[in-house]
Amino acid sequence: MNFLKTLGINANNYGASTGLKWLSTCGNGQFDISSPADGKAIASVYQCSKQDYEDVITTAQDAFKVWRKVPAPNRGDIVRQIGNKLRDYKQPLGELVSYEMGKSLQEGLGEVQEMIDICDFAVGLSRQLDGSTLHSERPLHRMYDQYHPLGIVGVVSAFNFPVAVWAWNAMISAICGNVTVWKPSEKTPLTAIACQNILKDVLQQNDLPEGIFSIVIGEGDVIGESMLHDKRVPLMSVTGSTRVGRHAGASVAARFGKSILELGGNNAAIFTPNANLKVAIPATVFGAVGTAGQRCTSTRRVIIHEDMYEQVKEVLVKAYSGLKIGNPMDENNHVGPLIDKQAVKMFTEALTKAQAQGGKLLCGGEVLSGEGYESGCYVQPAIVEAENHFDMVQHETFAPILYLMKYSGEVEDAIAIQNDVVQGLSSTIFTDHLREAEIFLSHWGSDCGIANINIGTSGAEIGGAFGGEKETGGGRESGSDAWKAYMRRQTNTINYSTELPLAQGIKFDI
Ligand code: UN1
Repeated sequence: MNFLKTLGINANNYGASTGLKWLSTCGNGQFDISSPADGKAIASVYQCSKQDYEDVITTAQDAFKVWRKVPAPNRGDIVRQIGNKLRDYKQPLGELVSYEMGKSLQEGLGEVQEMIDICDFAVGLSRQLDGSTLHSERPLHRMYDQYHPLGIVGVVSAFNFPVAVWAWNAMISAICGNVTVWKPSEKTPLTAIACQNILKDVLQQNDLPEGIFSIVIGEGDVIGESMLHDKRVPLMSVTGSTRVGRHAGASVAARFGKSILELGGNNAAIFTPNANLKVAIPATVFGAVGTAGQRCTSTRRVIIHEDMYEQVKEVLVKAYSGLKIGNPMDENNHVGPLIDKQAVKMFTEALTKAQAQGGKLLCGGEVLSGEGYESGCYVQPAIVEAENHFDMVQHETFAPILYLMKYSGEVEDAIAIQNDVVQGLSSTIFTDHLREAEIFLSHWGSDCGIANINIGTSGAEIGGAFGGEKETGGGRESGSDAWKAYMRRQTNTINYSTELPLAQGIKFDI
């Protein structure tokens, strides 16, 4: 396990850092982390205390006063250096992501690549934080709007993308002039500690103060709650389940904070009679079983035209029979483990319920045991024939369960089924027919934040804005103009005349 040493992971690690130094609380309980890949203990993390949290927040407040005055392109230069450091550490960090979280090594490396890409994106963006120039109705007046940093941005990330989601938030937020306090998932704190160690060199080499990038590792209902209710944290970016996000959104709104919510998905792929199966089948299988079905964007439902339903069903079941399930660090395997045994229990219970509601299990569903499966976290991805209104189909189960369903009639009928869930993250249609594709993308088409043609529901590029509608939370992160959510807008009107004309033609003579 050379990668642990390279990344500065010890047997016991501290749970709070202000960037350059780790705070040394060790009497507040600890998280013992083992790998879902082989069940072996990796390392422990001392939980951050309330006092650590206070220290982190006050240090971050001070750092903000310095960081916001650094010109944005110079902040971009720091992010450029972080991107370069991530390039140096791509292999070990990708390995740790794979080992701690359980996704395949290819996907672990891909996740680090997303971090590098968002750094590059943020560097360019640091020269483009633009506002509009507007025309005033008053003579010799000028109006424009500009964007200012907010202060401390709290980032709560989930286990499934333990490092990339932080980078999307932290790097964009940093070039905007904010400082970040990150609470990673309790299930994957080691990758977060590794990122903090990677950053440290850059901060040191540039003589930057403590508090620009901080980390607090603790229980959600203690540290997470503190952040949600803390007025010193004007923006909270939360990735997690709809249950978590509903509470987070309401708590932050109650103190008039801003939030970016990236919550559950119930992503569907539509197969029309004009689908090219050579594209559609692998895209759907990867979407459903990649990261063992634990992406927010994982494909959960396939809506197939009745004329080709039996054929697609047969091909998908056949493709599933060829899946290699095993150690994620072995590149020959397609599917790694679920994050923990609790997730395995959710998977088997969801399958039992789906069948009780009328679903028919077509393949998979077993929990694997024996050599190579000692962690107890490996399952055989399942395909279930179902109907959209089944309660289980309406819920997001964070596991590799794919529900197949039929539609008859036109593409609008398939879209109606697709939209008939409470979530609205990602969606796709497989068709070579222009009219079907355009209807899917039209304003009466997919109601999701992400709508694709002839690619899967997962694997979004960082250049686009990432997020979704309805119970997915409405937030947007990553590319495009998602940066605006990390800043406050100010509208400025400047009078360079010697008169005082009032807006709307109001006369006020004194
Ligand atoms: C997530 O699952 O929370 O589109 C993020 C994708 C990745 C990000 C997923 N780029 O699958």
